[in-house]
Amino acid sequence: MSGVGRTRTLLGALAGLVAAGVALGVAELVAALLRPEASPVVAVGGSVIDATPTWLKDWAVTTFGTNDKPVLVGSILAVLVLLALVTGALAVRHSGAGLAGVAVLGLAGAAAAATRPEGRFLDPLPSVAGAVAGAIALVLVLRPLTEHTPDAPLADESRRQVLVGLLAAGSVAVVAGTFGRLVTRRREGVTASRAAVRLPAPVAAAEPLPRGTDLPVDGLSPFTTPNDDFYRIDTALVVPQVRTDDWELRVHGMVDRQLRLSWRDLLARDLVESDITLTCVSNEVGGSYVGNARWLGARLADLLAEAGVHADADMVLSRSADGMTIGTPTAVPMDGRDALLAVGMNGEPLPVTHGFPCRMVVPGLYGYVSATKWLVDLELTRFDQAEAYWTERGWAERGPIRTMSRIDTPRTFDKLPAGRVAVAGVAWAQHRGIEAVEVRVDGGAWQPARLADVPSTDTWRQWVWPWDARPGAHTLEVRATDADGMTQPERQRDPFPSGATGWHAVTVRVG
Ligand SMILES: Nc1nc2c(c(=O)[nH]1)N[C@H]1C(S)=C(S)[C@@H](COP(=O)(O)O)O[C@H]1N2
Ligand SMILES: [Mo]
Repeated sequence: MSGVGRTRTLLGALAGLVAAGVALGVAELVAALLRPEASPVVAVGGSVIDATPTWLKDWAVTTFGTNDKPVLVGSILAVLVLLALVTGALAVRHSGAGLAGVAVLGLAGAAAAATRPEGRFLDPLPSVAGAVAGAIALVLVLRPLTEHTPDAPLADESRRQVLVGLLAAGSVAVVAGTFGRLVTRRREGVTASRAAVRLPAPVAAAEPLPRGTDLPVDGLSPFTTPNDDFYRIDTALVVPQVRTDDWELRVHGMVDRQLRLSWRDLLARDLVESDITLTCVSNEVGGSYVGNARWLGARLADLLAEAGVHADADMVLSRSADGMTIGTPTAVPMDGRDALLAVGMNGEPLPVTHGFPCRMVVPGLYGYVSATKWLVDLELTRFDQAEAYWTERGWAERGPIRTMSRIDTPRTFDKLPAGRVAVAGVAWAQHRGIEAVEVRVDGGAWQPARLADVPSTDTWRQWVWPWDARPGAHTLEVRATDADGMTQPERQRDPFPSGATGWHAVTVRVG
């Protein structure tokens, strides 16, 4: 390739990049005016999440933790940058090829937006508008080059024009994108909606926590997890923004009476308060996707009874504002446990990331079969007639939480002085209750740990075991036994498809 050819290719690639910027900026602006979920990046991201095989999703969650979403968006943008560079480089030679490239990208965004589960009719609009703006930018910026034959020498004048065009288009991209972000932020009236919520007092207030729920050990998880530290797991790239004024819960399907509840209706119900530990089925042995909170909410069982659930409706299929579906065995919330339509978490309205304004909480079931956030719909149906989001992806149809224990302190790689060491952690077997926790050192005899108090069987339970640590490298292991007499099995199993099993172990150096 001649020097002239190389310069042209380079300018073309740059023009492609800037045109992609214009396309994205305009698309974000239109999406901001329409609704943030219609953004092509969000729509493509959502489609990628839904299509990702479970093993890859697991790997991403394990590798990136809760950064998995920024990593996904970054990857999508990186792919777009690459395609934009190629498209631009092609466009200098064949403007037709360049425009075709832009059209394909625009169509991909539009198709993703059109096929999202909770998509609206106009959702492809931001992608289409972006593609049109990007195509115009590409043609205008490259016109000084495409007016001449490809091998004609590059006049300084044309080069200058292209650079000016690049700058102008770049500014358009930045202004449109920034403006779009600002509009989105202003539209997110959910912050104001949440700030305006006054939670009513419960008719059945939970007792203050027994004094012995929190053991005085450094490094041990507090019995109540502060909202800001509570793990967050969901598929939502844009946190659903549901204002209480717009919120409505529909109960329908195999019921005698369909019901519709407004926010006011929900708060007017008898609210109860209950300490319940949530756990994610994707939690590895020793992992952190577990947390305990004091929830305030209406009893799900009462609402279902009012609707008159048909005897053969064995599944409550709940839906969120963003189209997540979760299937819960009807018998579980109906058996008397504190299954809640929760509106409060640790004394405040639900945080937006944890499902504001209303979510389900069912003690004893993993989150993916029970803990629907941004809840808007309850359909009574049957397991042989409906399938929920994660079940379609191979996860177990029903998800009772497995008996599990974790060592919080000491941690692997800790160096400890010889002598008395408090080995401590948490154990959980929600709604069955923890009966015993045992610890052993270097594969020796199991030693009983001391258990902290708990308000009910629905929470995790702290434990502590005093260890006379001798110099050297040591491995500590823990196992729990629940109130059914079931001891946590040694066999290591992956979280997929029904929750991890195995004993948590840490290795430390003493002396
Ligand atoms: N709408 C919606 N609700 C959801 C999910 C989701 O992806 N979308 N994830 C579920 C899963 S897998 C878990 S473990 C819990 C986590 O709740 P948290 O983020 O409040 O800890 O929410 C559940 N509810
Ligand atoms: Mo989960």
